[in-house]
Amino acid sequence: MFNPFKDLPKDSGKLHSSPIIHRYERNPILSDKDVPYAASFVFNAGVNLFRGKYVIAPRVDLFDEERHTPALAIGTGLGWSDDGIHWEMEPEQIRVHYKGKILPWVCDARLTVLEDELYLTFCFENQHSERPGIAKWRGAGVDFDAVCIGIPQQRNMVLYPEKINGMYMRLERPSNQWGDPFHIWYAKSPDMKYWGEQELLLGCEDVPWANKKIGAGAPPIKTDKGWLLIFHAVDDNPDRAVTVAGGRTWSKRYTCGAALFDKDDPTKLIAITKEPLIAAEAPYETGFEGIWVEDTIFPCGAIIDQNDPSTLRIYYGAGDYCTCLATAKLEELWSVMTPTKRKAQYANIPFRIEEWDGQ
Ligand code: BMA
Repeated sequence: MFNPFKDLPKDSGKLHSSPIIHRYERNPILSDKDVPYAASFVFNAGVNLFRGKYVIAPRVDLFDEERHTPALAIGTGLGWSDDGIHWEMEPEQIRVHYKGKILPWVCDARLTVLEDELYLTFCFENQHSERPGIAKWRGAGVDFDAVCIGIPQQRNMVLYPEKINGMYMRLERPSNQWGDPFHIWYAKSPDMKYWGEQELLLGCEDVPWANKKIGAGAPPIKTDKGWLLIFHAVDDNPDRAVTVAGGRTWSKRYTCGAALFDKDDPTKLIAITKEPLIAAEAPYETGFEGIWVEDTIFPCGAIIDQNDPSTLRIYYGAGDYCTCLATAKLEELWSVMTPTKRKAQYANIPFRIEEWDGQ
């Protein structure tokens, strides 16, 4: 009988990017020197198209010279563009208002355009752990109002761009009190404030090369084949451990994959990439001395190219220090996705696997 823990790979060997992926030749498209405020790293950027302009919301980390942790500041920038490559950044970083206060350390944002409004989904790190949230743009400047805030131990919150069967839908990624692995969950809401009907959307066990965690990357895109989700997948092997900045030990790899869900029932997995779409290979992805991660691809935006609807753009954080772009032809993407269904239909498998009826 299928055991989600036993079946995870111990090591996925060398990982390569799919040949269908084309990195933009002048990557990175945004980094510390492109923003009008002090920044050490500008990465993990939500990107979308809103009222005819590209909009970007990158994570902005500021550290001292020696990169001591915690950071001096973490926040999220906001910028606009006509081509999705060259950005005009707002002079200040985003302010998310919540109960009369500004949320601290808002990061890893995604942008969703829904009912002709711009929404930011994000994580904010604080003394009470990491909490996710959804906020709505005020329509000018850098101010957003929180619509709902989730409980701790969650990040990678992503909002669907339309109501589905009358309900708003979001993805989230809670941590797991038993330890790894962590999975992607969905929730539904009639009003975007009260959320329920949570269930598993995609398990780590559904991603053949992942053994540690997965998380939603970009807001899902509705295509003629179904709902396309670009996600991140993490595999870990302590044997690969290296010492990085701050004396930290690093043995993970963050990669990007794609999953497809039924057009009418976006909770139903129908196809997945069995191998990574993007694995860290370029020097700006594998890392450099003085940074605390290696081999990190963290997608937060995916859009169909406005000038060429046959092309998908994937925006991703590279090496936790800059923002990059890669493209793929949609037809080629479908060709590297394998029809499949989820291994565990719901998250209800007992510890004693022999007690499970397999459903
Ligand atoms: C995740 C998040 C991301 C980061 C990634 C790799 O847990 O913190 O912001 O890019 O780790 O360090």
